[in-house]
Order: sequence, then C-alpha cells, then structure tokens
Amino acid sequence: MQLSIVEYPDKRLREKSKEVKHFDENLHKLLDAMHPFMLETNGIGLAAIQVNHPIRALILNIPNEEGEQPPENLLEIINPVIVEKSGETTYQEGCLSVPKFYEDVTRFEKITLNYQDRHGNTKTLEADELLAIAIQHEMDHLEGILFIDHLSYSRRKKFEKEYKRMLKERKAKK
Ligand code: Y12
Ligand code: CO
Repeated sequence: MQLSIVEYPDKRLREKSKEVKHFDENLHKLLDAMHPFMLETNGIGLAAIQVNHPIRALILNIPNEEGEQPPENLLEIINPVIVEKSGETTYQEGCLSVPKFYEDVTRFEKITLNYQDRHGNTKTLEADELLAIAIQHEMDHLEGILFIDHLSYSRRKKFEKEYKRMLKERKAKK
C-alpha cells in the first residue's frame, strides 16, 4: 500500500476520524504500511488521517535510550479513550503533517487509556513522559486538531507567517 503524508493547511486534516468497526484485512494492511512509512519519515507517531484514512487508528514507536525504535515497542491504538488524566507537562512537539516546525505544547503528564488492538481486543495502558504526550498529540488528530491549534494567538500568527514563507520557498525550489 503506497502512502503519502497530508500536510497542513490541507482541510482533510480537519475531519473527525470515524470509529473503527471492522478489524479486518483492510485495517491490518493499513497498519502494516503505516509503520515503515512512519520510520522512513523519521516519525515517532502517526494517525491514520495523516495518510488520508480518517479512521480512529494511530501508531506510536517511541525511541529507546539508544534512540532506536525497535518493532517490539510499536503500539497500534484503535478507538482510544482517555479515562484518567493528571498533572501538566510542556514539550516541544513536531508533526509529520506540519514539517519543519516545533512548538511548546502543554498537555496532561499522565494518562490512562482504553483502546482496542488490531484484532478488536480491549486494552488499558498507563502512560507518562513522551509516550503520554505523543498519545495526546495523535488523539488530537482524530478530532481534526493539530498541535499548532494549542498556540497562543501571537505565536500562531508568527507560525502562519513563517509556514507560508517555508511553503513558498519549497515551491520555488521545485
Ligand atoms: C512529541 C514529539 C512528537 C509527537 C508526535 C509525533 N510527531 C512526529 O513523529 C514528528 C516527526 C517529524 C519528523 C521530521 O522529519 C522528517 O520529516 C524527515 C520532521 O522534520 C521536518 O519536517 C524537516 C518533523 C517532525 C508528539 C510529541
Ligand atoms: Co501530528
């Protein structure tokens, strides 16, 4: 399956993703294609809507202390719901759909998540540190929300100006 990234300001990123009801071969093929795609593009998290599949599915492969992303650490998360949350933490986030930009975003420090795996089995996960941040970032995608939506008015205006310039420069290079 050939995938490509949907980039801001594409309106497709604003769609609300639909609940996954069929844990079938189509879902497995998509998840199987998302993982190598995410690694090739240096990502640690990817929601299906970012590759033009607006379903409530996301993957995460948080780097270990050596900076590696072993396949056994891959998390496939379907239909997630945060059931507990606490604390606050700020981290400089990036997104494959908003290339070249990194901004501080404040999120819950610890979360407990209910979700389904690729076979529809129900799971619970307690997450903190980068995993908790990345889950919240990816779950925002399911609602059509991007990390830049969390910026202050003035920071967002600055971002829009810089992003427009980046897109213009990229177009001129082509
Ligand atoms: C903290 C950190 C990350 C997340 C969500 C997941 N975000 C990513 O995986 C971002 C990946 C990313 C990769 C880039 O590298 C390439 O595109 C090759 C990148 O660099 C450029 O755009 C040049 C930017 C972001 C949540 C919380
Ligand atoms: Co993102």
